[in-house]
Amino acid sequence: MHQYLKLYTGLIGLFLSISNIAQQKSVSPPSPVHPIPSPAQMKWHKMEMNAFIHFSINTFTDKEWGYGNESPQLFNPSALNTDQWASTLKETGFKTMIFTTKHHDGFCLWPSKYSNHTIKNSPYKNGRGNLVKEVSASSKKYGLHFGVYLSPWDRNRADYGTSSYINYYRNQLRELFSQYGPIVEMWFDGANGGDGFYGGANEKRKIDGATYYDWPTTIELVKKMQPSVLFFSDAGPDIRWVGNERGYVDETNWNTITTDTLFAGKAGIESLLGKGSPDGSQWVPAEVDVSIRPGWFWHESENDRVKTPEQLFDIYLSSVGRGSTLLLNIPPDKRGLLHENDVAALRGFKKILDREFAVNKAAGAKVTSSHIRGGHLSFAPKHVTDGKEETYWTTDDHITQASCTVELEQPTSIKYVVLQEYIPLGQRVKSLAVEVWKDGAWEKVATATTIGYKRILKINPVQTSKIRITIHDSKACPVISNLEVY
Ligand code: FUL
Repeated sequence: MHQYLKLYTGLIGLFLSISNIAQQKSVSPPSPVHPIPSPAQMKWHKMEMNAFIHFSINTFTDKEWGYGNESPQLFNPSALNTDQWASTLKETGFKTMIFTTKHHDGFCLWPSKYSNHTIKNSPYKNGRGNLVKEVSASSKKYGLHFGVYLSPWDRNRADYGTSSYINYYRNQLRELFSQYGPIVEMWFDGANGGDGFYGGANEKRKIDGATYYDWPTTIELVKKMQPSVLFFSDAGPDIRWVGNERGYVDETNWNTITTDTLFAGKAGIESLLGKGSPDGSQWVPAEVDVSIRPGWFWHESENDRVKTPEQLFDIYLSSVGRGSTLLLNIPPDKRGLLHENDVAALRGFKKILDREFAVNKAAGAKVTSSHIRGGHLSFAPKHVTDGKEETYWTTDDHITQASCTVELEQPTSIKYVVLQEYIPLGQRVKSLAVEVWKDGAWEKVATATTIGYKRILKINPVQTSKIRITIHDSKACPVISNLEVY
């Protein structure tokens, strides 16, 4: 009898909760706060860590910037193995390999038919080598995306500074984008014009960075060939430089910025690039580019100056942990291999990542909140711990201050709080605080400004059973998709 009663009350309970859900009128999701990321940018945000590979004639001349008069004969790696690059990067958590197909010295790492200053005139594979092809093939083999760096500044070309050079540059892009499979990111930098070989002229040439390259036409041409490629430069249009090469983005990091007045190499915009602007008219997220060594290219003298795993982890926290994507440069050595010291540093870094973020203590945890949009289950706070990217907690439109509280199953020591906004609806949060329940009261352990794609807050380790996130200010109702605790 007792059992029947249990079954009966259980069925009634089930019926009531089903009718409760059925009674919930549908509530529409918040409208996006524009600008918002494109689907390709969204994929890029999720990559989090990409790798840069600087490898060229400079590797053999021990220089950072070649003058442009180097003989292709100098390029002669003895044990080159792009599979070693790709497998190491894959193993240590990187998603993309961006390769210097041509640096400022003009030497091409593929046998471009538009130039003789290329790998075909080097001893490598008796002039039959094509490193762009090899890097692209190894990326594919190890499940990495492939990206290219093609320096606009070319210290080798006699016609640099005239309009025919622009044709040359565009022809090279045609080659790269039609022969080497999908390219996710195209990187061009701000170093433009200065002294160089220039076909023997040996002089200083100045260009007007705002107009000389006519970037809109070039970008259109490339996007016709590969519509989803993302362009990186100081000014985007898809990804912006972060304004420094030391491995951090500002703690306040808006993915939005107004690019109208920006161009690659424009002076004095570093701080703007590092922060973005809350009212920016385009979605142009910052990428943190930094080298594992002091230089971008390999130098024997820097073998003992490879960043330590701990330094790399700090860089991770101040890039990925502040809503940016990390682009870490690991330059192969003269053999054509990632050096043992660099490989050890990468492995040590991966070990720290795995250790620090081993178990998300908030996974599936109970969450309550001060507000729920339309009181509807689809927008309930439980979505921040459900591990799904497409669900989120949000409030009614006029609410820009709200809190949610995660209840852990048992008191545990915590050290990191990870937050993510649902950025397909735009970046919103401007200010927040994190508190933990300790000795019968709330104690503030962190404050922050923006969240964006991801914010990792490192706190002094503390024992607690409840964590409360309070959004103090937001451009519109906050939309939070994820909360993790480690
Ligand atoms: C800079 C270049 O001048 C450096 O040599 C390096 O390639 C770095 C990633 O971009 O603008």
